[in-house]
Amino acid sequence: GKRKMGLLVMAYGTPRSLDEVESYYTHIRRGRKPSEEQLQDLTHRYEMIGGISPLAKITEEQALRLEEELNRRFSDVEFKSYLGLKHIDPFIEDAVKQMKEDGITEAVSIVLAPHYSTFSVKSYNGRAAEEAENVGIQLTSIDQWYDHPKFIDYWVTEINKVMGGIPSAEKEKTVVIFSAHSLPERILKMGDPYPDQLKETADLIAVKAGIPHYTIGWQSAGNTPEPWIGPDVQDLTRDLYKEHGYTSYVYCPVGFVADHLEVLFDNDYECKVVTEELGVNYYRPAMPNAKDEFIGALADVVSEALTQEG
Ligand code: FEC
Repeated sequence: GKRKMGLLVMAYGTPRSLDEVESYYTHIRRGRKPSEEQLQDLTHRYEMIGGISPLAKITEEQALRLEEELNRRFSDVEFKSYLGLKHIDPFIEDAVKQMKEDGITEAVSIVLAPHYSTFSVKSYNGRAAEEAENVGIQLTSIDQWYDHPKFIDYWVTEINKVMGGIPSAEKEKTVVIFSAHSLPERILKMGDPYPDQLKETADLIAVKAGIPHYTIGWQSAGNTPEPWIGPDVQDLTRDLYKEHGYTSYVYCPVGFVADHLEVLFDNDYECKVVTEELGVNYYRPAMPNAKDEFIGALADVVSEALTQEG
């Protein structure tokens, strides 16, 4: 028979209905309940993007499509995907336990976020490794894939589509802003590779797409007293306008891989408000979601990890 391989696909998670917003938010806050005002604010943001986030459905589709693609590529391995979420059920630990119950003894895991950080990928992989150790599953995990050529190509293609619609006279006045989720500044003192990895993603895409003006920024920072990495994409937009007078802004949230709250609200609403205020053009290339090119990139990343394992 074929070698059986668990495919643990880890992602952030999102409430599937407004009823789940409070428990989800409490989990993100490491067990501290949000105030009534914070809860209202988050609920309102979900309402603004159409009632609830499309992320749950997209994540499931990404996992299934990746499983299909890997099974198509490997004739001697049978991959079975398991979704393991960071902040809502099925939690990462639940997924690993389920694998064990299904008789799986070896597995490979990938996080649906390209850049490594102590606060994101390290925490996903740590939780998965701990549970795998508990139940006795041999787990191969992947730390990062922010520079994978097919991932870069995904964005090059989408940016080129957007650029193709911008009149040539306008192109000189167009700037591309590559962004990822902000994190507390204290990660910098810990030597975290996250900011450098975002910069590298941006450089690779910009060179390949031939983008003359681009920069990196940070978005979706948390509302806590400590400082978060900046510049925030909204402030950055105002500064770029003031300093360079760009009249078209192309937002590329390359730290994310799906349409969800942080893109549909933080970019498509909040950044757009700023561009409208300034009287400039707003563009945002399509997110990877479960598109073939992106699933192909993830399948390469997983295949390469397994090949390296031998
Ligand atoms: O529901 C949806 O559609 C959006 C889901 C969502 C994604 C996402 C990605 C990342 N986050 C990261 C870090 C933090 C840190 C805090 C934090 C807070 C929130 C809140 C919501 C939320 N995040 Fe998130 N994030 C998503 C949703 N995130 C909701 C709470 C309210 C708010 O601040 O807006 C601060 C926690 C604290 O208070 O201590 C830190 C990182 C990513 C990208 C990597 C990944 O996907 O894992 C990093 C999607």
